[in-house]
Amino acid sequence: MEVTLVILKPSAVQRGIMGEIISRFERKGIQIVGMKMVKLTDETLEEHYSHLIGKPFFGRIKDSMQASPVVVMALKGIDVINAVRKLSGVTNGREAQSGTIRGDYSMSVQENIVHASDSQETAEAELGRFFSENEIFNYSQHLLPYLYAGDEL
Ligand code: IDP
Ligand code: MG
Repeated sequence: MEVTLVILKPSAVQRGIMGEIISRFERKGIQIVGMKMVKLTDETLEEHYSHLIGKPFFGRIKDSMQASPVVVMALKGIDVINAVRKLSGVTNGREAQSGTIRGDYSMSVQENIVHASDSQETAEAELGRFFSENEIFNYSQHLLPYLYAGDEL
């Protein structure tokens, strides 16, 4: 199974919808294997959003991500990286499909509620950036036979 990183951004924390967003992952059948609240530093954000350094809006993204603590989550499931990107919706909340997190909760490109890793390599690097090994838990999901068929596991 894969593990992916999700960040509940200040737009989720400040609007008081953390629980609603977490519920969406839970009801999908995705297992939460790590979760904590952290304040993001300049250094972490420069690493995390290194592909955006140099863009005119980079300073604004940094301020936005530091407007409050965020919640970092490690989520586990079959093909979970892709599944969570699909649940999140496209970057621009105004363009994101209804039914997705960004489509249902965001009207903005920047204030778009969640971050989700976009590939196996980034998931691995991002989990390592925000979690130490003992903060990601290996525990059995008792409903597993009702979440997946035997040949999917
Ligand atoms: P993603 O979050 O959908 O993977 P990325 O292109 O990796 O999108 O951008 C990371 C984050 O940077 C976005 O989620 C959004 O918050 C912010 N961002 C991206 N492009 C813009 C922009 O053009 N204006 C303002 N913020 C942006
Ligand atoms: Mg991205």
